[in-house]
Amino acid sequence: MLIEIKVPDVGAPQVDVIEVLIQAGDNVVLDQSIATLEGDKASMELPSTANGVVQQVHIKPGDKVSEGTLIATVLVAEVAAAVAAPAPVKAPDVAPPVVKLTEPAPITPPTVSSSAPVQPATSVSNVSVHASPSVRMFARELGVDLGKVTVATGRKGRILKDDVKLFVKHALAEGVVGTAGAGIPSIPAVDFSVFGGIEVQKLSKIKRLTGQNLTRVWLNLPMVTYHDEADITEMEAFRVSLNSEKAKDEIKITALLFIIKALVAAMKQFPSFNASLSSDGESIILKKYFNIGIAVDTPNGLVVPVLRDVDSKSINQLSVELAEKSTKARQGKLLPNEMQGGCLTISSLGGIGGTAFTPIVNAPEVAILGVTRAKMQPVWNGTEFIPRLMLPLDLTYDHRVIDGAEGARFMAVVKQNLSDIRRLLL
Ligand code: CAO
Repeated sequence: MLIEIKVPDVGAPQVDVIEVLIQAGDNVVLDQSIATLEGDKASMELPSTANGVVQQVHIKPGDKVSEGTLIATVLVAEVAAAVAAPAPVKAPDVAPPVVKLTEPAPITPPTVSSSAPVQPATSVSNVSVHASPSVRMFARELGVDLGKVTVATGRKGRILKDDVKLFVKHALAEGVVGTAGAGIPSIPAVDFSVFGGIEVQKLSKIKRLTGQNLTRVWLNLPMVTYHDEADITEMEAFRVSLNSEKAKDEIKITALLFIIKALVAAMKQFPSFNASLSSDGESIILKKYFNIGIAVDTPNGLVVPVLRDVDSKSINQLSVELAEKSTKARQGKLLPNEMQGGCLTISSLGGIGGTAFTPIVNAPEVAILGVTRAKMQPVWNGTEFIPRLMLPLDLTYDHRVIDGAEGARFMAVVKQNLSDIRRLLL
């Protein structure tokens, strides 16, 4: 049976069609919003008066309609089901009767369009927004604060469903979707000036981007940090003697260069550390190249230049390259491709201090090695305590890819390589 849905008495001689929420072929249920209409003072959702399948939609956005205007023709559910199911007896070859609705459908209470308060559930800004109830509901479901949707393509600056979709798309691309949408309560804003003098400084672009990336990683990766120490007494003696041979203006060899080499040698033994999880989480992509990212502290924030093909370069070559890249980083002159393609990252705070920390994986890499300051410690050799230079290491890994035992074995090899650097020749 076909039912015609018409505009009921909306309390105004004429209203505008703002949005049409159905199309031919859609299933609709009783009271489902099928269109948004707007008069001078209010906007309203027009509900379906039947369960069924939409046969034809007779209006489009921008139309002017009044009481009695035909909105849509709907094949009601019972008849639609009979048509869809194979009938034992051939259905009569006649058009279904059209039933005219005489009673206007009840209409959802009008929402004052321009001054409607933003829904408190998820809309947190106080900006007054222009959007229909269905768009508000859609935004609420996605956790979007309509006050932050700046592109409004509807009439008189009205936010449409497509505008909300576009906002979410951009926000996802930039990684700035409010955590409230992920079900995580946001940190309440505090007016600190109540307690004393304050100064507001804008975050640098690097800090903002790093912050977004770190939040994304923190929320996506189940991370474990494993702490250990490597005995670098002999390595340090060798390093000091190497540097003593160097002329004053030559680049000095730091412990970090040996750590890079020790790490790459361990990655060769443990290919899962030189890997990334595919975006669908179904496979591991193993890399056959060895590029190491080095976290560099700059006045504008943290940047990670990448040293390429570390396995085929000498410590002297790497020392020149690291000096060049870290200088460029501090001058803000690194090119984007100099910060791409890393397999694993080292974050070394050894020049500053520390005993341990928990670095955050530079995803899609699967691990990061944190390094803090080496110090002389008494180490028991079976008969006596002897002074040894111990280097604290902190390995954070993505537990989806690396098991705890594998992490510990990997670190044991890194330690061995550092304790006896002759192993790096093997
Ligand atoms: N233990 C003891 N001494 C160490 C050490 C360690 N683990 N690591 C470095 N040192 C010493 C060096 O030997 C050097 O000593 P001298 O001045 O006597 O020669 C001094 O500390 C300074 O080293 P450096 O930091 O200039 O050089 P590096 O090769 O160790 O590190 C770089 C280079 C670019 C990684 C570093 O300068 C840097 O920016 N570190 C900060 C990284 C960072 O911010 N990480 C945090 C990320 S998470 O927010």
